[in-house]
Amino acid sequence: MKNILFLAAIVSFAACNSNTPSKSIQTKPDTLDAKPSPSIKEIVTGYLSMKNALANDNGNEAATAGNTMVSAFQKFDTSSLTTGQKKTYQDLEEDAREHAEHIGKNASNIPHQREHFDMLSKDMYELVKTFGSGQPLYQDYCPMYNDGKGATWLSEIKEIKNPYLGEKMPTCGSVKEELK
Ligand SMILES: [Cu+2]
Repeated sequence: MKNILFLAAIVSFAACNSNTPSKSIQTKPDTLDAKPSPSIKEIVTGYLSMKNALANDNGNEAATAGNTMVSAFQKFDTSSLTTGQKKTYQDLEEDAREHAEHIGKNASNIPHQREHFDMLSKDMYELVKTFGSGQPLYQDYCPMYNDGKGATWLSEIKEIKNPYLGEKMPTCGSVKEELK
């Protein structure tokens, strides 16, 4: 009997202990405000670091970012999404994850990483349009990539830093759209 009481005391202490800090940190009550979920932010963060790595001709860092994105996609929580959002996500997720995977596996082949980045960027545009990203982003356009077929990418800065042409032509391109 003594043992059981002791155990109960420990359990209630532990429960109390783990509840207190989160309550004191939380400043606002939960609302139904359509804030972007933490998991979409993780995907966007991975994408942006991939974009910056490619702009610096750094295939290794781009590959690391690709792997980060793959796990962010796997962790993405769809439980709080509306039916429409869920559908958009399901339509895009497999395709986008595959591109991220290929970029992750091709650290020594930047041209191939860029081919996948071109397609991944289109998926990311749709994702950000649907879910927001919690930060202002720009959709940029490079008219020269892919033998003049052109390609787009998303950026967190207004200044052009081209992830397709890298150090060769870092400022080629222009802002096409501001995403809020
Ligand atoms: Cu590939």
